[in-house]
Amino acid sequence: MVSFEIPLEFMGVPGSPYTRKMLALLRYRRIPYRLIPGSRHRVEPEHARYRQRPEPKVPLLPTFYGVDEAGKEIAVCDSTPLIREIESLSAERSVIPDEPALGLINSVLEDYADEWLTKAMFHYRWNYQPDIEKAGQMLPRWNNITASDTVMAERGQQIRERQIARLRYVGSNSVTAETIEKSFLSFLDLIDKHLNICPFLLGKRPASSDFAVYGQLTCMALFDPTPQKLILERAPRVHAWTEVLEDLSGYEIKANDWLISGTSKQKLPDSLVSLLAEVGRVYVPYLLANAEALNAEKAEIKTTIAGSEWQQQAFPYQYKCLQWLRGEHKSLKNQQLEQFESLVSGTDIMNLFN
Ligand SMILES: N[C@@H](CCC(=O)N[C@@H](CS)C(=O)NCC(=O)O)C(=O)O
Repeated sequence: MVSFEIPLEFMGVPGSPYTRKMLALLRYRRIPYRLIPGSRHRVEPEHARYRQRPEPKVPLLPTFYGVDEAGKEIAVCDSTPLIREIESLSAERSVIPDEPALGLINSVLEDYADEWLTKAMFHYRWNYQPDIEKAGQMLPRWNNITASDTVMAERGQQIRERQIARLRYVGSNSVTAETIEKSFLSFLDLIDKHLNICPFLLGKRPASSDFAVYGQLTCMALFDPTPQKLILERAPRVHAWTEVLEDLSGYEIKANDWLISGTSKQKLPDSLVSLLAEVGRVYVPYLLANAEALNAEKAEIKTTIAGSEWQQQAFPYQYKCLQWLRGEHKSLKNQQLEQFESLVSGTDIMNLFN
């Protein structure tokens, strides 16, 4: 068990979509925080002013610092479970819908954003020359503003090489590139339509899934030139939405601002059902194929997604994501289960649980 103190302390960088997800969420929730700048590899002398912190089990950004039962400081990562753990830091402005059926829809959308949209984010950033150039220029500067151009040129090149080599982890390769891009365009068109009738994914108040989508879009809409151009031309509303999400500290909500309140039979707007259908079309088969590969102890996923071949190395963390979603589904009571099934009917989301 880890407990957190206010102000919440975490380390992150502006280029990390998950750091941005957490920053925006904490601003919206009005939870005081301190963002400790920099990377784990605190090589610059400038970082000597920061005290040594513990390392997390799997070192990822953002890294949060809390205390364990013995009162010892520990470092933890992973935005999705952390968001649920810090819900209780403030009684107000929860980002988890109170109806469990809508809560599970939120979790599915959050996972899709964190684990599938990030494929597009990584793919655009490290495949196209202008994007590779810009990221190589900026990423090392973000945690060392005063470094010389020579040092930065060298660091930039190291980062480019390291990240391009990592494309295989997210599954961006010559077989999957077209599917990743087509799927991103479908997402863009669908969220654009939805935001035309509803300011957030699940109503008039933001949920954790909004911040997950926002995190990925801080890269694609606000930073990386190739997807940014695409988004500005094709869906300017989505670009504007990304900027709005950054700071919702003054946005006021009402408890009944969720799309669904109460377990009575209600419908989601068609625009959201279409978005869920897209999740069912691309991400559900991916998660299932990943689980199948890992269960068969295969290192590679080979499957068909949206009618096209898909090939990448299997990813144990995403198997854990599937188990979390299944656990949440299992915890639904009868009436909530019926409601969930009815809300996602017409999509392939239920394949995750059957
Ligand atoms: N599931 C994690 C993902 C975090 C993650 O992948 N962070 C990236 C940066 S955006 C990272 O630290 N990558 C390794 C590195 O930069 O060395 C979360 O939601 O926090």
